[in-house]
Amino acid sequence: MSRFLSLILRHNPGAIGIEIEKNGGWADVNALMDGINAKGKFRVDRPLLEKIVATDSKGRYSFNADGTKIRANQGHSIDVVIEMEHRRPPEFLYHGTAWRFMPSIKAKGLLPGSRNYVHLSPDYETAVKVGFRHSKPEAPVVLKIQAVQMAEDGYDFMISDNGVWQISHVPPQYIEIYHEGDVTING
Ligand code: HQG
Repeated sequence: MSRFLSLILRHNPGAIGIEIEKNGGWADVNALMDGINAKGKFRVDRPLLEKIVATDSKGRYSFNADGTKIRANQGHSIDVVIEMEHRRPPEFLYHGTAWRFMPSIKAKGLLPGSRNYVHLSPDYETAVKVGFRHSKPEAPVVLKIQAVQMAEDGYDFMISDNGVWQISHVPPQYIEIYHEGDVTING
């Protein structure tokens, strides 16, 4: 159900015939529930939706202040503008990916692909988990990003409400392969 919600709120609201506001990425809660229930794959009511928003492991979703609207906090491929805090990053951020992408990443840097931004992780462990999604059964590669250097060079870092760092592009010169056991001082 949470995955289906992610599909609708980030990528394809048309799958249940609803619209998402470009400004803020909000969907009307009643329209969303009606759309999901009409589709028949899942049954959802307000308490279930509230439980998903409250307990999602990555804090992917939020209600607006009066609870009439819902959105994904980040990760969209559809054209939405989510207000995010522009913040100075820690010295290093991390990105987990598959080794097979490395020739292209070395040439072009990290690109958003189908999403609106490149996602960066605050720590190595999170990056490993993200990377595994693309690499399994092989181990992922974790990239260490010179985030403060990028910020000093004028790159704009944002952090979503659920703590995922976002940036439009990471050029190759700020990327190095992180080797487990490397000592880094983060912060
Ligand atoms: C790769 C999950 C070739 C990039 C996670 C990644 C995350 C390139 C893939 C969130 C490239 C895109 C996002 C280049 C980047 N050439 N490949 N130049 N630049 N790539 O899924 O960061 O569970 O769109 O390394 O926790 O893996 O959905 O991005 O492997 O936060 O909430 O292109 O998704 O969160 O893949 O994951 P994705 P991602 P949720």
